[in-house]
Amino acid sequence: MEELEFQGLVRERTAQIEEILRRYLPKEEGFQRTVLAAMNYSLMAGGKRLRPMLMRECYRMLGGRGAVVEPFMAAIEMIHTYSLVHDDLPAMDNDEYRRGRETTWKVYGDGMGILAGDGLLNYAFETALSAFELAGDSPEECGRFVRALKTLAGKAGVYGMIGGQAADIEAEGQVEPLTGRQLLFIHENKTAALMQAAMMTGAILAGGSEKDVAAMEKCAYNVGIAFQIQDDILDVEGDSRELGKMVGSDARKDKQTYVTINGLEQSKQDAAQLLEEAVRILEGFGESAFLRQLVTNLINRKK
Ligand code: GRG
Repeated sequence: MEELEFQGLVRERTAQIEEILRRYLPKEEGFQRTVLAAMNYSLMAGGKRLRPMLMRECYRMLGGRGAVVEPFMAAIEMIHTYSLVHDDLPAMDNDEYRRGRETTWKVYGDGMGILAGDGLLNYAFETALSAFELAGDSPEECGRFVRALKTLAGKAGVYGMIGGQAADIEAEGQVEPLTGRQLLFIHENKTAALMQAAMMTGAILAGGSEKDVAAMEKCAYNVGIAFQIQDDILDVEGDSRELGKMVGSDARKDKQTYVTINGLEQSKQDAAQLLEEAVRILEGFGESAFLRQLVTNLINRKK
C-alpha cells in the first residue's frame, strides 16, 4: 500500500474511533460533574488511538463485522487514558504537559486527577459490559464477551500493565544494574500487555480460535517490545526537532534501557527481528495489509 493511501486510511479510521469515543462519553452532570469533566478532558485530548485501532483491525481481519467491538474499543482507550492520567501525577512522573496540553491533575488538581483515572478505569468496564445489550440472546456471543472481558481485565491488571508499572517504579530506585529479564518484564507488562489485550480482544470478539488468539498475543508482544526498543533507540540517535523533545534524556537521568543493556546495534537487530516475526504472524491471516503497515510504521518511526 502506498504511504499516502495508508496515511489517509489512518486519518479516516482515527476519526471513526473519535466518533465512537464521543458516543460512549459519560454526561457531565450531577454533583460529580467535575470528575466527569476531568474524565472527558483526558479522553478527548487526542493521541494516536492505537489500541482501539489494533483491536478493530484484528476483529475485521478475523471476519468480525458489526458494532459489538465498539464498546470494547472505547473501553481499551479509557483504560489506556487512565494509565496516562495516573502516570502523569506528581506521585509518579510529575508531568505537566501531555499531547500538547496541560495534564489532568494540573487542570483539575491531584485529588480529581486520581479520581478521574479511577473513574475511567471503572467506566471502561461499565462500557464494555454494555456490549451485552447489543448481543441479543446468543449464548455463544455472550461467551465471547466474557472471554474478551477476562482478557482485558487480566492484561490491564496486576499481572499485566499495573504489574509492569510497579516493577518500573521499583527499578528506578534500584542501585544494582537492571537485568535483561527485569527490563523485558517491565516492557512486556507496562507496554505490550495493553496491545495484547487490544489484538486478542479483537480476535476473540470475531470468533477466533484459541490458536488465533495465541497468535495475536505473540504478535502484540513483539510489537510492544519492539515499540519500546525503538523508543530507547530514538532517545540515543533520534532527531530532537523531529521528535519534538530533547534526545539523551535517558542518559542524563542515568536510566538503564534496552540500549544500555544490549548496545545500539543489537537493539536495532532485535527490533527488526521482532517486527519481522510479527509481520509473518499477520501474513498467516491473509488480508492484513493495513495492519502490517501500521505495526511496521510504529516500530520504524522516527518520532
Ligand atoms: C499508572 C497503572 C499505570 C500505568 C502507567 C502508560 C504508562 C503505564 C506509563 C507511561 C509511560 C510509557 C512510555 C508507557 C509505555 C506505554 C506507552 C507506549 C504509552 C504511550 O502510548 P501511546 O504512544 O500514547 O499510544 P498516545 O498519546 O498516542 O495515546
